[in-house]
Order: sequence, then C-alpha cells, then structure tokens
Amino acid sequence: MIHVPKRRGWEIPEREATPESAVLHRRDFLKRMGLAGLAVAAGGALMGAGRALGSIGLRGTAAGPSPFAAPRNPKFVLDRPITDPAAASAHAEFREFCAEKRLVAGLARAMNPRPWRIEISGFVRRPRSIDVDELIRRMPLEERLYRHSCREGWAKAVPWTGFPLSALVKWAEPLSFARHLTVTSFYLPEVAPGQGNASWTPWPYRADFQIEEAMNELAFVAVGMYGHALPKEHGAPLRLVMPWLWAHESVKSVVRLEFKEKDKFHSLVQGWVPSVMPNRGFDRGTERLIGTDERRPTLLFNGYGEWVAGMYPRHPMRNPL
Ligand SMILES: Nc1nc2c(c(=O)[nH]1)N[C@H]1C(S)=C(S)[C@@H](COP(=O)(O)O)O[C@H]1N2
Ligand SMILES: [Mo]
Repeated sequence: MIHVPKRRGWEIPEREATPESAVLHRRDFLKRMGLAGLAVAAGGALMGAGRALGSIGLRGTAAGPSPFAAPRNPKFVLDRPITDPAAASAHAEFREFCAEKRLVAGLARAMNPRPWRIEISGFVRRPRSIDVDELIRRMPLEERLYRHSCREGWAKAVPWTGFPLSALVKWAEPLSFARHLTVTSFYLPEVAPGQGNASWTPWPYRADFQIEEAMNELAFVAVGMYGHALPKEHGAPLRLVMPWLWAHESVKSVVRLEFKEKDKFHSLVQGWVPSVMPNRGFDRGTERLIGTDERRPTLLFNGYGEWVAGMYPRHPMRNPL
C-alpha cells in the first residue's frame, strides 16, 4: 500500500526526486572482522578513566582525559570530509526550540543537560532510571564516523562519541516478549519555545524501533561529538544516531526508553514518514553536504545496507526494494 504523507510546512517540495536506479550503489566498507574486541578493550580503559572523574559532569580535568575523546572504531569510514563543526551547529534541526535551523543553537542555550536522568520502562526486568553520567561511566565509549541525512535533502558527516544502543538495551534487560522500543525526548515547554506551538505535534518527540533495529550494530547512542560533550543543539546530553534511517529517527536529548510488546510497526516520529532511506517516491535523490554545499546522490540505506538490509525482507514501508 502506498503511504502518502501530508505535507508539513517545513517540508520542501519533492521536485528533485530522481529514479532510484540512479542512486543504487553499494559501498566498500572495511571488513568487519576482528575489530569488535579492540573497541571493547579500548572502551574498558576509558570507563576506568571516566570513573575517576567524579560526579561534576564528565569534563577532562587534571584527574584524567575527557572521556569524550574516545578511541575511534576504524570499522566505520566516510566517503566525504567531516562536516565543519560550526556549520553543523548552525544548521541544527531541533523543533523543540525553533523551526529555523540557524536559530536553534542560540535558543537551546536555555536548556540544562545536567543533571539528567534517563528512564527505562515497560517490559523490562526492573524498571528504573539512571543519571546520564553514571550511564556513560558504565558504557564502552568509542568514536564512530557516521553520515546522517535528513529527508529535507541535506547531510552531515560527524565523529560521534558514544556506545552501541545494543549495550544500553542489554543493560535495560528487556523481557523476551519486548518487541519494540520507543525512545522519547523531553517535554519542557517553559524551556523549549517550540513545544508551546501545538501545530507540530505530538510532543514529546519520539521514535519507535523494532528490537532488531535497536540491537543492530550500527544503532548508536551519542554523548559526544567532535571529541567533546554533545552540544545542546545536537541533543545533549544523549541522543540516538541511526545512520541508515532518515535522521528524524535519531531522537535528541533522550529521557526515556520504553520497551513494548507490540506497537504499530511503522509509528515513527509523526507516524507518516517512511524511515529507511531512500524510499521510492519520498527520496529527493540527492543531498546537500552541510558546510560545502556539494551535492551527492542519496544511497539506499544511506550506504549502510551491508549492516541493515537483512532486517527488511518484506516490509513495503521500510524496504524500498
Ligand atoms: N528531540 C528531537 N530530536 C530530533 C529532532 C527534533 O526536532 N527533536 N529532529 C530530528 C531531525 S528531523 C533531524 S534531521 C536530526 C538532525 O540532527 P542534527 O541537527 O544533529 O544534524 O535530529 C532529529 N532528532
Ligand atoms: Mo530532519
């Protein structure tokens, strides 16, 4: 069944769509073998450093290096230069603050990402909440170079510091019949002026995933960027990065992970946008690289098919094939 999205004010017309045959590439990624152990060992060393830092946030101090400067996982390579950090921050999508991307960073200064608690709820062995810095100390930190692409037709390439979402899911101990995960952002209309605007709903911002998607090796939780703590406009103190999905799935400033037995398969953020990119009829065909304005073709599964294509065998909304 064809799913026709309602056009929202912030969507640009889809006049640039090109035939999918023009964007079907496979990319050569580094072989995935033998590197996992290395990342885990390096992450363990950093967890030690993090523990020594005490509770006043996780800044680098005389006591040790910043945990946000984590060792890079060499498995994930880019086909383009890293996006200039200033350009990335001047073009931040964070509707809680403003629809105008260049104003988001200024408005987001009003938020306070620490202290910050993350709630684990739903079908888990033990519903609980945890302080973000405590969570960071428990997780194996690494740096990954990922590309992310918004369906408005722009893309960034960013070194994220964080940990696999699978590590957090395992820590949460979902029950065997938990099949979906809803990841939710904050609701603070007194801090985030965009949340006073009911025309873009529902708040709080959220996205739904199948457990398989959450457990996929690519699914990442970022707590840092460019070797530093995550800036507010990019979703401090903790956000998702799901690079094979359109970037609207990468929920910023997460406050809750809820495990569910069942959900609409394709509920997603607003319940209307196909999430795997590119998707016939919704993809624009090219993306503009933030910072350089270079245009590149969009890629099936954003070029990450090697990791994720197997998860989408038959679902017409998620599998564009
Ligand atoms: N909480 C929250 N998360 C969000 C959004 C948002 O408005 N609120 N926007 C999404 C969209 S549409 C995009 S394109 C990416 C942008 O991430 P970036 O600004 O770090 O590039 O964040 C996603 N995560
Ligand atoms: Mo977006």
